[in-house]
Amino acid sequence: MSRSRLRLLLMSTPVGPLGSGLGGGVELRLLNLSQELRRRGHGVTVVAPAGSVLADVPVVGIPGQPQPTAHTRDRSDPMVLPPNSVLGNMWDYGRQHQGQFDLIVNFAYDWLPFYLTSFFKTPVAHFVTMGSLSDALDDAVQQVADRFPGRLGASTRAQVETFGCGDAFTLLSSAINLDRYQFCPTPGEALAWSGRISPEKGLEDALAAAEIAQVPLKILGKLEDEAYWQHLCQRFPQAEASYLGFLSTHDLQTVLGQCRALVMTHRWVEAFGNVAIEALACRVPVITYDRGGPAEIVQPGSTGWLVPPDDVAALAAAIQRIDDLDRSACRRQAEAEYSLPALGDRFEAWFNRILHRS
Ligand code: HBI
Repeated sequence: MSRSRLRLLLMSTPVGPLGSGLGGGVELRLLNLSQELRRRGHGVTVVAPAGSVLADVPVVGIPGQPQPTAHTRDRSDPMVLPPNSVLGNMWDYGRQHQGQFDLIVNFAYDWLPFYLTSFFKTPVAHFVTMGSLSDALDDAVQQVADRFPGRLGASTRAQVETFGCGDAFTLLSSAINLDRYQFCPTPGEALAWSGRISPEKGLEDALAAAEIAQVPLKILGKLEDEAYWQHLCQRFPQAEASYLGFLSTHDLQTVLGQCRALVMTHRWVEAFGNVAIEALACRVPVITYDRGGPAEIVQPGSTGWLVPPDDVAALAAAIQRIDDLDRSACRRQAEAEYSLPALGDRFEAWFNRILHRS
């Protein structure tokens, strides 16, 4: 089938420049997707806050005030826009240049881009990066579902079921560049925990379970909430835990590969959980709460264990059973389901369905 070359405009998250870590999983997703789409011959331009860096992908840096992060707001909060909003400036750029593109794809989890869908001539698609967090955003998502069928994409079934219009979404899962993840033949004793250090990620449960299981814990990720971190340090003064910071993919996979397992303790419906497939790619099994995206990734008894949500004792018991898991099955699953070619196929099919409708 001859692949039509698309001119794609990808609109990034407004919470911070790409490369700062503030954008969480979206940073890696935008990089991987952009590189795979360009490898296939499509034109890709990314619009993001000024100061963004995305490897060899062309990025248009837009000035302005970053958007407050959605997951610290209450669901009934009204939408806010700071003065000189980078989100508003990004979408004004999109409006001015839309004629140069066949499709605009939004990666911001914010009300404005969903609301603007009907104001654009060039079709706008939305990749939704989190589960439902805000009534106002849910309304805007519902409006796109009603007026523009097929324009909503997301990662997992668990994620879209948090919205009232779950069937309106195209499920696109996720992927990573498997070539960047190596296998470490002699893992050490430690467990790994990786994510934005913020209450919804539940780091305290990993610290508590590691203490019960008497195993060291390596903590990786952006220290987003300093007060929360200080609280954890006071609550677990004896923890055999080390914080290694927000690492590059290369350094992350080096540390991950040396760990016996990755522990995921998210309090919320994690839309996907990229770090789970990064671990599998390094042949590291995943122990996770049976909640959200990670619960759709792990194959219990083979590539990891599913634990009743928020049950620290069960988490500790699963840690004792890591040796029953199959490290080579982890890499096989990553190659079968989470490679960049598989991701490119899913997104290309979604884009073509949208353009055939328009
Ligand atoms: N908050 N307001 C807002 N907008 C986003 O795009 C956004 C966010 N918080 C987190 C976030 N994006 C990223 O971490 C996603 O990967 C979830």
